[in-house]
Parts: sequence; C-alpha cells; structure tokens
Amino acid sequence: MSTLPQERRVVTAIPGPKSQELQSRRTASVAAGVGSVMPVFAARADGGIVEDVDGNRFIDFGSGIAVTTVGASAEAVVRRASAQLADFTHTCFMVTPYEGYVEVAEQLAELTPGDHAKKSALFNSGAEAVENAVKIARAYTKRTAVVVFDHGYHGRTNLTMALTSKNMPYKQGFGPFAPEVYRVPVAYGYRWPTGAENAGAEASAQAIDQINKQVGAENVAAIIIEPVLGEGGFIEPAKGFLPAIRQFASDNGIVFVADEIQSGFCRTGQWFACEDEGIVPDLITTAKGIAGGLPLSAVTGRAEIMDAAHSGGLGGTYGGNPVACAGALGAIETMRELDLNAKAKRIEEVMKPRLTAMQEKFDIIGDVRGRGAMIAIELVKSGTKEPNPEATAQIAKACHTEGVLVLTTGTYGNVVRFLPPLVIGEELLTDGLDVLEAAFAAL
Ligand code: PLZ
Repeated sequence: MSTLPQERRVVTAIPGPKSQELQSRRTASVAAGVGSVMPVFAARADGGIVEDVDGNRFIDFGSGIAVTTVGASAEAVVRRASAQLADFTHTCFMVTPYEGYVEVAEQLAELTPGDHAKKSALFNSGAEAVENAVKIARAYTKRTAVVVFDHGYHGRTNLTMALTSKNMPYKQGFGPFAPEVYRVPVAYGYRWPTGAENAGAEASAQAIDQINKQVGAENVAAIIIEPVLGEGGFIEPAKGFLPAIRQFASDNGIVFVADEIQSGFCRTGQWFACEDEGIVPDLITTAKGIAGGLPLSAVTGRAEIMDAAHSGGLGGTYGGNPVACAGALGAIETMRELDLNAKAKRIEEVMKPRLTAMQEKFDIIGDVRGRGAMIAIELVKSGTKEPNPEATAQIAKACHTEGVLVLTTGTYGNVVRFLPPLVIGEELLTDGLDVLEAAFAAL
C-alpha cells in the first residue's frame, strides 16, 4: 500500500505539462475510439485519492467506474496478488486448475443472496459474464429469447451491445446486433408519466404485458436487470417493480438474472443491491468491485442452472486468472474486515443531506437518488424536467479543474454520479461536496 497523502491538491493547470505531453503521445498511438473522462495521467492511487503525473491529487468520486471499492492499492489485494505473482502468473484453469479459483467460487456462494446450492464460473470482464449468463440460461431452458429493460447497460461486446439500451456512444455504427433480444419498460420513478408512486405497479404490468404479447413467456430464457441501473443514470426501479418481475420469471420458468456488476460488493450498503427488496436471483453477474481493480468477473447461481451447460461449454484462456483471484480474495477480506457495507451507508448519510440541500438552492438539480456509495443527481433545465446535459458537462469540468474526479452518466447524459471508494475519509467527502456546491454556485 502506498503512503499517498489523503488530501486534494491542485498544483498545475489541469491537465498539467506532463499529462499534456503524454496526451500527445497517446493521440498518436491509441485509437481515437477509446475515450477518457479526464485528460490527466495517473501516477498513484490509494484510499480516496488519485495522483497524476504532475503531482495533482484528485478526490476520487469515481473508483475507476465502481471498481476500486477497497481503494486502488488495498493492502490485502496487493499482498495476496503479489504473492500469487511470485508463485505463478497463469496456468489456465482449463489446463491445470488452482485453489484460488475454487476459493473465489466458495466465497461467491456464501455472499450472494439465497441459501440454495450455488456454483460459479469465472471470466475477465463484466460483458463476458453477462454473455455467459445468457449461454447458461439458454442451455438450461432450451429457449432463446432474452428480455432486458429501457436504460439498461450490459457491455460492449456484440451480444451485450444488443442488450444495452443506449445507442450513442455504445452501439452507433457497430451493428448488426445479436437477435432474440427484447426491451421492455422499467420503473424510472422520476420520469414516470403518472408519478413515481405509480411507477412500480404500472411499469411492471406494462413490461409483463409486452413480454406476453410480443415474445411469449414460454420463449424467454432469461430476464436480465440491474437492481440499480448504472449507466442508465443510477435509476432505482420504483418499489414493487423488481419483486413483480422476479415473480413473473418464477411463474414462467424464466431464469432471472441480476446484473450486479456495478451495484454489487458493498456498493449500495449491502453485499448485493437486490437484497434491499429481498430478491433472490437465479443467476447473478459480478465484476468491477470483486477484485480490487484486477480483471475478474463471475456468473453465480443455482447449481442446477449453472450445471446445464455441457462440460467444456464454458471457459476462456484467462477466465479466473490466479492473480485476479488472489486480488478478489484480498478485496473480499478487506470488505469483511473494514465492514464496508457500513461504510457505504455512512457515505450515504454524509452525501444525501448535502445534495438534498443543494437541490433546494439550485433548481437545475431535479432529483437526488441512489443508496450507499452509489449516489447521483439528475440535472434539468430550470423549472422543467427537460434533461440538462450541458450543465452536467460544465459541472463535471469545474469539479475536475478543482481536483475532484466526478463521472457523469444517464441515457440523457444529465446525471452526475458519485462512486467514491468505500475507504474514503470523511474530510475528503466533505471537501469534494464543497467543491461541487461551489461549481453549482458559479454556473
Ligand atoms: N453490466 C451493470 O455497469 C460496466 C462501463 C463503462 P465490463 N459499466 C461501465 C463503459 O463506458 O464501458 C458494466 C455494468 C453493468 C455490465 C458492464 C460491463 O462490464 O467489465 O466493462 O465489460
């Protein structure tokens, strides 16, 4: 673990001279299609701080998109991954297996919701986990259709682009997309035409009606939903929506898949966000927070569903890499030891009242939502609910210039999201919120 001071510090223009130099090398050698939120290059990161090559220290409200939940150089992750690196980097689990993979599967069985028999398969990225959840659900049900939701995000591979709702930037020009994917409404409370209080019941009724009429429940292999929709704008489906969809899946022999890639592993103050409404998914996809920054993902679920794919039907060269598995065991150890679920709840306690107070002062903040350390504000044009992506971009830029790393999100690009590492100190949280408030005041 590094000894990075936990304080915001801006010592150059943003980006500084060294970042600018790297940026020109990058422009010459890295494909233009790969974007970056901030034009600064990282040198070190730890706790709640990312330090750039010019010595600027940013308060991290992004965690590398909800990944470094335990910090970007957590002691247990570094220790366990380093020890594994020294022993062996890779053998391929499909050639000669190793204990770390099995141990991660055991941890996943213990931590994910439900007390039924569970099994897991490990992969590299979130998208790969979602792809494999679909393969497994199809093998189990011997059906083909997959149902997803408005504002849903599941990845950038061909099948997961099809599953993803938003065209720009994820899909534009990259088709044709995989067939047998059907999209239905989600209970987006803030934008539900008859009001948030009706969204759960009405949206679930509409979704179920569309599935029955347009697809036929008997053709559906899987329903895939994020319990809190991440890239769609931190949308918490209105109360009652998830249980109704879960019940519909059970009644019709459909595999219910919770995509907890962004919301899982203590992010919302629970091990998994679906626990808040007592949902037990048949399959759950995880990635991001699972391994403290090392690339690892998983599909975990009912043993009889997970075992439906024939032997040799699942895998990949690197899936469940031993160093990534060691990192995951270190991350999970840290989550337990530091009680990061409690930390996530505390972050909500600090952030939500401040953001709600800002909403009262600045009428372009239309909504404050989220839970734990997965919090967002949705920006609108004054006195309307019309999305305000311009102000969102300006606020983000102003925060970046002052040394606060915030990310935006949302189908309409009008949501500022807060995903701090759960180990962030409270002074950094408060300082970051002060900077945000000043950005609104200056707008
Ligand atoms: N499912 C719910 O949030 C990744 C993507 C950012 P990968 N979200 C961040 C971007 O612009 O690429 C994500 C997710 C949910 C699946 C994924 C995909 O995970 O590890 O990026 O493949």
